[in-house]
Amino acid sequence: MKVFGAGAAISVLGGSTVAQEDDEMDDEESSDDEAMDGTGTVHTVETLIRAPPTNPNRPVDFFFQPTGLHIEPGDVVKFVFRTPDHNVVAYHPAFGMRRRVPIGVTAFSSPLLGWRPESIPGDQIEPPAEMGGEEEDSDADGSDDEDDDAEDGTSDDETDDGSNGTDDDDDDGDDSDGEGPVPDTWLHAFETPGVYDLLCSPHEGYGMAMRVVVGDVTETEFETSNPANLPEPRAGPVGLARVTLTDPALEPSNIVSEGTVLWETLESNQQSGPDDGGEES
Ligand SMILES: [Cu+2]
Repeated sequence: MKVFGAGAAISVLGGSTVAQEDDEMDDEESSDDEAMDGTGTVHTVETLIRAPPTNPNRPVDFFFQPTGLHIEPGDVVKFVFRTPDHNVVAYHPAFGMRRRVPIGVTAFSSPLLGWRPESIPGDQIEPPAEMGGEEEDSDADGSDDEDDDAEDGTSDDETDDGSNGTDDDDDDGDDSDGEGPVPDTWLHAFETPGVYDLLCSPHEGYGMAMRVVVGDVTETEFETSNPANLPEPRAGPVGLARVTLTDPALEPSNIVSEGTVLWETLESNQQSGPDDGGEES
C-alpha cells in the first residue's frame, strides 16, 4: 500500500501540517543534505519543548515533531534541534535496551545537541523559557533531613520546594532562526525496512520518543512487543515514553497510511486520553 510515496511525504512535511509549528523548516531542508546520498529524500524532524503541555495533566511537552514518520528505504531524516538539549537514540541492545529497531541494524545515536555555539552570544545557553528553570524533583519530596542536621543546619529552611523564583522572564522561548540561536542538525539515513523506535535520553521519561516506519513493513515484532516484557529493567521505553510508543496513533500501519503523525494527535495527548481516565471537565 504505497499510497504515500516519498514525494508525497515530503510535501506534507513542507505543507500546512507542520507549518503550524514552524514554517521556516523549509529553507534549510534541502540545500546541502540531499547530496549526502544522492538518492534519498530528506525528511525533517524537530525537537520541541512546549508549555503549557498538550495534555494539561502533564508537566511539559518534550517531543519529536512529527512523532511518527513514514519514509522509504534510503531516505534521510534530518533532525533539527530547535530546542536544546536533546539527542536521538535507537532502542538497541548495544545500549542496554531491548531491540526496537529491525534485526541487523547497528546501534546509532546522535550526540546531545542544541544550538550552534557560534549563534549564541557569549556562549550562554539559557534553558528554554517554558521550563522556568525548573529542575526535576529527584529528591525534593520531603527529604528526611533529621539524620544530618547536626553540623550544617543553616540552609535547611531554604530547601528546594519548587520555589526557585526564576520565572520565564527573559524571552518567550523564541527559537526562530532569524537572528536567534541556530539549531544544530543531525542526519541519519534509514536503509533497512522496518519499524524504528527512537528516544531522547534526557527526556524519555517525559514521553520524548518517536517511531519511523521505513518502507511498508509494518508487522515488525519488537522484542518488547509483548507488554508482559516491559516490566523488566530497561526492557523497553521508560516512563511516558511507554505511553508515547504504545499510542494507537503510532501503530506502524497508521504511520504508513498517514505519512506523518503529529504529536497533538496522539491519544495520550488528548484530555480524555488514557492518562487521566477521561476525567475532563
Ligand atoms: Cu529531549
